[in-house]
Amino acid sequence: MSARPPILVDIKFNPEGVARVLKTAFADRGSINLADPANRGRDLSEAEYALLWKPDADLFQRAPNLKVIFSGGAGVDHIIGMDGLPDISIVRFVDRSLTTRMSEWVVMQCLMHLRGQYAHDISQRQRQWAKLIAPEAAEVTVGVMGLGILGQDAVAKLKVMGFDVIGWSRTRKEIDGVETFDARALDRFLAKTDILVGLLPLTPETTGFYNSGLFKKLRRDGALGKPVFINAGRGRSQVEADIVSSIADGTLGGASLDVFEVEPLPSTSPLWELENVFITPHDAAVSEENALFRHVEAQIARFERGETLQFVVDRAVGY
Ligand code: NDP
Ligand code: OXD
Repeated sequence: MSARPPILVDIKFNPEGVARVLKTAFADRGSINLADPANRGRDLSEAEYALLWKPDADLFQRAPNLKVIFSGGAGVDHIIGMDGLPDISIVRFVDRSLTTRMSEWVVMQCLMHLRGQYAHDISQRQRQWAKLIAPEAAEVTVGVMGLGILGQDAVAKLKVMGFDVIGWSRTRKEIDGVETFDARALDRFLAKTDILVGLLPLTPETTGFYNSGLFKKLRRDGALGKPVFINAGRGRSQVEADIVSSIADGTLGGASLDVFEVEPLPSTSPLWELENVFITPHDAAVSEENALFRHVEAQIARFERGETLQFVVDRAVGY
């Protein structure tokens, strides 16, 4: 049997973890880790599969014989607009561990706003014993935008916590016990939503989508008093100046943000200072290397057996 070409890996996160796990991953073919300086000028023309997260701009010129591209994450906006992107399948990362992590983050943020955690944080720093009476989860409607792999799991887990949950997506979904809306019914969905959870991919349609015009359409007479915005989709879907002004003028009662227009969030951003905004550094659902490499191996095995790849991006819609 002829030797199989190594897998090309260009992942711009957790370089130590990636290098460590790569030592034993892909045992049948090996890998070329572009983060390793020894591979800097290396000829990549033999590579057939590439696993990428924010790859170098010249990657596709250097590796012209790829058959499949694997995204190092669930999102593919880091690849989709690249110059020279070949017309081959792009496979997203879909995995139980990633989905579970995202739902943990979403449920945690919804509960933090439900229970007024930022107010407790302030009281704690002031050594004050200040009880708060929060509404029950059932009195609060969480509207999840994006009912894909992550959105549907978050919906299920929010329901377990007792929230009233509704969902919105480009094409309407049928989910037991959940009122769902399609893209045309946006305003009706927003008018019922107390906590808005963004789990949308970044596409031309979703760029700058979460803005003050949208925030003004959220329900204003719900149990929380003021609506809350939570986003773990992509930062360029939100207008951060509008989040800041909407919190200042009372349109929003708070926010939780894991993703930002510019990452890392610049230290000059006013968002850092806002008491009722919880910020996490794009780690709501990290791609764990072992799980990621196992997923790539499984998809390559399918491809080489002549089966269809799973989780392939639809380039016409951009996700
Ligand atoms: P999916 O592709 O499974 O789901 C995307 C959902 O968004 C679908 O329901 C889709 O509608 C909907 N959607 C897309 N465009 C529109 C639109 N213009 N209007 C209305 N609905 C739209 O993606 P995942 O659930 O796997 O992931 C979602 C995103 O989460 C990723 O793209 C990524 O950006 C982000 N992410 C963030 C992470 C983090 O750590 N912060 C980690 C992982 C992912 P339809 O069902 O009709 O196709
Ligand atoms: C992803 C991410 O898309 O981590 O998986 O943002």
